[in-house]
Amino acid sequence: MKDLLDLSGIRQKLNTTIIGKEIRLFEDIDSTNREAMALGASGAKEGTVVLAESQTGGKGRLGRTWYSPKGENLYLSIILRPAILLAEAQLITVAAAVSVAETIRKATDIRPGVKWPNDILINRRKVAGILTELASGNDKVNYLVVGIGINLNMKISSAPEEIRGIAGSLKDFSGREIDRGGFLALLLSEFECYYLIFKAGERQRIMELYTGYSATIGNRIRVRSLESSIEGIACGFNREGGLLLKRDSGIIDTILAGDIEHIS
Ligand code: BT5
Repeated sequence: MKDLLDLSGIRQKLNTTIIGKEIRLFEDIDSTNREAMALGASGAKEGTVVLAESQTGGKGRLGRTWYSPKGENLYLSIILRPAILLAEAQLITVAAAVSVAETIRKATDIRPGVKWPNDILINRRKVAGILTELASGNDKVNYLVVGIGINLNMKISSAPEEIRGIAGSLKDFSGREIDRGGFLALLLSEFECYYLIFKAGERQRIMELYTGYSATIGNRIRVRSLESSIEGIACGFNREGGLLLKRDSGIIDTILAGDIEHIS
C-alpha cells in the first residue's frame, strides 16, 4: 500500500496566504478540473485546491486524456478569480508553467524545459502538463481553473504503451523518491508568488522567466490546425504568452493557442 497524501502535514508546510487555504482531497475522482469548475460555479473561494490521489478521466487539452495512476504523482486544480480579460488568461498558464519548472528545479536540482504552451519536459520527456479552463462573459474571466498533473514517482515502464515513449517522471530522472506532500507545498507557494506578481501587473517578469525555461525558442516548429499546417522558427513570445513564429518567407505569425511539434 502506497503512502497517501497527508493533508495536515501539507497544511503545516504551507506558507501561502490564498492558494491552498482550502484543500479538498479525493481518493478517486474523474477529473480534478471538472470538480474545480463545478466548485467555481457554486462560488468556491479563490485559491481553493482540488487534489486527487487518482483520476479516472484526467483531462488533457482538446479532449485528450491524462494518465493518473493512484498514489504516485500529483493531480491538482486551483480555482482563481482574477479580474482579467479573456485575452490575458494565457498568462496564468504561463505563470503555472514557471511555478512547476521552479518547483522541479528546487526539489531535484534538475532544470526542466517548457515546450510551448504547457508541457514541462526533462530530456524531451513530458513530466508535467497544465490545463487551464475558464468560465467567462463579456470578454472577461468569471473564474478560472488551473489544472496541473506532475509525474513524481510513477514508473514509466508501467505506464500505458501510448505514453511510454514520451513521458518521464521526476523519480526516473533524479534517482530518488519524491516526497509528494513537500513537493505540493512548495508548488503552491511558488504558484502563489507568480500569481500575485501577475496580479500586481509585473507580467514582463513572468514572461522573462518563462522565456528562460523555454525549450521551444530557437527550434524549427510545425503548427497544425484543422485547416492548415505552418512551419518556421520559434523566435519569441508576445506579452500575452503567444508564440512568435518566423516563417521562411520572413513573415512573423503570432500563434495564440494550439499544438506545436518541434521538428529540429
Ligand atoms: C496536458 O494536455 O498536458 C494537460 C494535462 C493536465 C492534467 C491535469 S491533472 C489535474 C487536472 N485535472 C485534469 O483533469 N487535468 C488536469 P495535452 O497537452 O493535451 O497533453 C495530453 C497528452 O499528454 C496525452 O495525449 C498523452 O500523449 C500525454 N500524457 C497523458 N498522460 C500523461 C502523463 N501522465 N505523463 C506524460 N504525458 C502524458
